[in-house]
Order: sequence, then structure tokens, then C-alpha cells
Amino acid sequence: MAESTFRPALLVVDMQEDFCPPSGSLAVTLGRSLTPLINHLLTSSVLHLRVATQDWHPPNHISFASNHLAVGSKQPFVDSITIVHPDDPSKQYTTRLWPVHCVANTPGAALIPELSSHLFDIIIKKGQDPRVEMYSAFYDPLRVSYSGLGDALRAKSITHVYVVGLAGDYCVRNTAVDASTEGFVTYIVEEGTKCVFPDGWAAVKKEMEQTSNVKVVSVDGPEVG
Ligand code: VGL
Ligand code: ZN
Repeated sequence: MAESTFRPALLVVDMQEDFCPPSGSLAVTLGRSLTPLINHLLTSSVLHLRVATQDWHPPNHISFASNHLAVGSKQPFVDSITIVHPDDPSKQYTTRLWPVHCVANTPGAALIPELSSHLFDIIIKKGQDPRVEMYSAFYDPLRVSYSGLGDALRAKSITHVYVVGLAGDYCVRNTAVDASTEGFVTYIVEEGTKCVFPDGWAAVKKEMEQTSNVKVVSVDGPEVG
């Protein structure tokens, strides 16, 4: 009977002030406008788990361009750095630098108030290790830092994961790819996400299709925008 089991979870990624206009430090165009659709999806009685994530960085986080002044000026949104595994220098990855955003316990890290946050069963904080970038709500690329999300989904016998939120090309994408890697049947609801670089979304979708089992699907629902 395992094949017919359907226990879906909704993952609402990083719907935080710093990712939303008008004043977020890393505001994603139209990010706030996703809220009616996400709130609508959250009311679905078919869901077995409703999860929010929060990007939750210490002030010395490696992804902040301003923390790299000592090595010459680095520009947020433009420049990249190489992150090396703390114990194994053969493992590394290149990653983009950002403005200071979602510093733990600051107003910018708060979930936006329009979101129906009382409906969340759990809230997962990620990006807390200053040494690594962690777009995925499961773990960083070097698996130095784990959020506990995988265990939380398994504890509820979740089979399918639907991902919405911000940003489509970073945390939503990486969370979805890792959800699929962890064995969940994984969908991104296209109307439920917006990108930092919207012009790149078509290429991101294509790459996800070619390199993972993530499916991007459409829903009817409250209009976005
Ligand atoms: C994100 C950039 C930096 C995201 C998080 O939530 O997509 N993007 N940190
Ligand atoms: Zn971040």
C-alpha cells in the first residue's frame, strides 16, 4: 500500500521582512504579494504538516558582503566567495554574497505579519552556523549544519512536499532539491514563489528538471501581484 500513501506537507520558505518590499534589505520583487495564496494553501485540510522556515543568521555570517572587507571590497549581489569545509579543505563551494539580512532576533528576520503563522506546526531556523551558506532548509552543501527538518518530516511520515516562499532561485530551489534527495516527492508551486533574479527562473527550472526530480506545478488560487 506504500505506493498510494499521500501525506503531504507544505513548506513555507523564508517569508520574512528582509526578503519583502518595501524595506527588506534583500527584498524580492512582489515577495509580499504571495501571502494570500500561501495563506490559502495553509488552510488545506489535506496537509499533514505545515512548516515555516526562517533564515536566521548571526551578525558574523559568511554570506554578508560586509564581513569580507578585510579581503578587499566585496559587492553584495555581485561578488562571490569560496567556502571551504572547516575540517576537510578538499570540500568547497562558491557562493554569492548578500547584504546583511535576517540577523537573528531583529525585525528583518521576523515572519511577515500578514502570514497566517498560527497555522504552522513547526518553524525551522536555518543559516545559524556563521561558517557556511545554507539556502536549503535541510542542510548546507557541505553538511556541516543540519536544521532537523528531515527528521521532523519523517516523524510525521510525510511522503510529499510542496514548497512555496522566497526566494525561488535560492532557498526554495535548494530546499526542494534536498527534499527530493531525502526521498520526498517534491513540488514547487510556481505561483507561490518569486525570485531574486526573475530573468533566470526559466533556466533554474530547466536545470532542476534535468538534475533532480523536483517538479514545478501550477495552482489556481488567489491572484498574486
Ligand atoms: C536567501 C539569499 C540569502 C533565500 C537566503 O531565502 O532565498 N537568499 N539568504
Ligand atoms: Zn541568508
